[in-house]
Amino acid sequence: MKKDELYADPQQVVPDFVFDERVAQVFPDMINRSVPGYATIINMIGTLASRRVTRGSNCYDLGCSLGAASMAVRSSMPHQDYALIAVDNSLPMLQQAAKLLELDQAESPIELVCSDVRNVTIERASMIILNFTLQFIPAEDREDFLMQLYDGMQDNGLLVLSEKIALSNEASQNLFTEMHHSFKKAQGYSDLEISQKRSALENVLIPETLERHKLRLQKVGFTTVEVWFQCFNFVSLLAIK
Ligand code: GEK
Repeated sequence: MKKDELYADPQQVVPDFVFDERVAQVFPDMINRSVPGYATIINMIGTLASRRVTRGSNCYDLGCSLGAASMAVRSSMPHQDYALIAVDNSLPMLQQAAKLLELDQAESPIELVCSDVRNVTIERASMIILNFTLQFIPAEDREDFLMQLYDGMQDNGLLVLSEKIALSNEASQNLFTEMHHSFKKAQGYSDLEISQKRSALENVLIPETLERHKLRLQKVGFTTVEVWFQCFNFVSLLAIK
């Protein structure tokens, strides 16, 4: 696994973050050292899938990056009577995902689709994974997009929504930001790397509060909405139709 050193050297102007070839090459290292609890969330997505992906249904991994969540689903499933569809709009990420899937010795297929997640037709979904993807969708589109997902889900279908969140209380926001940066420092990132990455993401990753996420999921129609994981400002929710 290649080490993420994309922000190690000082840059005069830090351009907006994009999921390009350079990011695809270092992505597993980047996300593991940037998102506290990422490995746990991926593992638990597998556990959730093993209980919730029903026979004859579809499971979608939207914003799949290199397919980590899809591979966790595939390796945890007790039956093969389902389709797993992994979608991302970054071709370099999907090309890297295809290479990793080839190395992952498993029988059931994962369909890789290069598309904006908002343009995918969702049908017969027993599980939809949005693992740190909604935060990159323009905020004004999020409700319609979630409604589209809800409409394509079976009754009792499960949405897993993981997000970096904002806190409405300023002291809490500062505390969690500081704790996240301490986590990244402990993972070997320098202050320069942390601050340049933060600038790169500023206009690209737009976090919302946990309250906002919960209310919107309820408004869209999900009956059960629960936080199942939180580490500082990183949260994963379950929403059941
Ligand atoms: C994981 N889920 O490892 N349409 C399709 N893909 C998109 C869109 C969009 N509109 N916007 C962003 N992406 C993964 C990690 S990373 C999270 C998800 C992160 C894709 C983007 O190309 C990238 O691959 C992914 O969403 C977000 O479990 O890097 O913080």
